[in-house]
Amino acid sequence: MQNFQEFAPGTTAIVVGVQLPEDNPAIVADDLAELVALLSTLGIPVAGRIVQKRSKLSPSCMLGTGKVEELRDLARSCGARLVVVDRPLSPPQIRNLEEITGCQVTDRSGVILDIFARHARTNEAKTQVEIARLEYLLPRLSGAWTHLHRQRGGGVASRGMGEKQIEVDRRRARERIARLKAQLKNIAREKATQRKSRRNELKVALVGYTNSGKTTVMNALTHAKFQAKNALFVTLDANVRVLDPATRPKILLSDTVGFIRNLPHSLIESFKSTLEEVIDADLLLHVVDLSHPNYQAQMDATRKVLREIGADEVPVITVFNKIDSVEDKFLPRIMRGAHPRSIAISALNDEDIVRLRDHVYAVFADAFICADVEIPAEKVDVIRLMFNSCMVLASDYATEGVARFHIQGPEAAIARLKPHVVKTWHPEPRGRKNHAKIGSI
Ligand SMILES: Nc1nc2c(ncn2[C@@H]2O[C@H](COP(=O)(O)OP(=O)(O)O)[C@@H](O)[C@H]2O)c(=O)[nH]1
Ligand SMILES: [Mg+2]
Repeated sequence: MQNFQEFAPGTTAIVVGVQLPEDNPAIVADDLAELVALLSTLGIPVAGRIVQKRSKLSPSCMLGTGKVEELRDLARSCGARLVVVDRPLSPPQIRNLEEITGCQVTDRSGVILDIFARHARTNEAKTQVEIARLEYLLPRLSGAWTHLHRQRGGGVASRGMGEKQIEVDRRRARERIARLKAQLKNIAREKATQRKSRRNELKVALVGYTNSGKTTVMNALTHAKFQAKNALFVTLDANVRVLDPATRPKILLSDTVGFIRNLPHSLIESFKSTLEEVIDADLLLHVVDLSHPNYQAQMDATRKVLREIGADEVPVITVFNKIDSVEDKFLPRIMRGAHPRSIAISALNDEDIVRLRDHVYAVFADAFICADVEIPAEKVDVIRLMFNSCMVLASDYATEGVARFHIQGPEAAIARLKPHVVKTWHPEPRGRKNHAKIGSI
């Protein structure tokens, strides 16, 4: 399939938006700005933008005839060799547009897939991206073939030959997809085992729009040094670290791939195993870039993907980030009021990070129960498990052969100490207003 890296340095692109009567013009403009940012992540500058208002999409070229000619002239005048349309294109639309403009033509999904391919580091991410690319390519194979055929200066070869070749290509692609999916299943199995070993810990997953500051928050909360960058889709793998300074039980934080509007469905599908971290979490931190003009649409897009991957049942804290860059100084307060359990921070501010850490812990602690336990002193493993999974508020070693503890922790952790639990009770609610309790831990 197309690979923009093949372009010589200095290649420029034209981006094209289509505005239908039902579209909000601000969102169309923002989508186009986002497409420009996506291309800049690939190192491709944009020489021109075209937006066409239409009453409906044309099946042949997407755009009207006059607009396509305008596009061709613009591409010629600024030497652009790539046209990117911000809507899904069908194979005939790509073919027709390429024919008329003389440029390589692709859509938003094509660009996103290219970025993912470039940023995939681990075996899992590489496998996932390859599946997504092949699935994107499959229905477009006829276009790719014609394109290849034309490039070779053909035109006389019989149509039948081309079609046979397409069948072969399609079959090969399907076989490869099946093989990659089997590999992915094995990787997923290993990861499931890893996750099981973390069942004594509380799991928090960072989610949010790409570039909202997830990795910056992750680094600040865990003192890690993952790459945070003003670019799209830098993080593709799930990174897991312990919240630092450590709590009891430990809280594990995971940072993973960000979301975007119109994320290709094949990508969501194939990234499901990476996104298991999200589905499996006890709590999500939904990081929102509040300084972005369309933060609302970005929040909606994130929620939509969460629903698609089946993570909409997991409790969420909304983290309004980048408040240092928000012009309207009342906005963070308004948003906090409008969203229960939310918090407004700048990930670049140390005090805000401490507040966020305390907020996360407090949300968990609200669901903790208290217990008195008595454990025979020789049961070292049980005592270790207790220290790892609960907060020990008092201990008493006065009686020989038995250790007594007053502890607080998640119900599930205390249930694991069952034969040694003398009594349990729910502590007094602390009357915190801003976040509800989490029932599921
Ligand atoms: N001004 C400001 N910039 C931030 C803040 N948090 C993150 N950033 C910047 O936003 C960009 C994207 O951050 P990153 O953590 O990589 O976003 P991710 O794609 O969600 O992981 C980087 O340039 C960060 O330095 C913040 O609170 N304030
Ligand atoms: Mg990141």
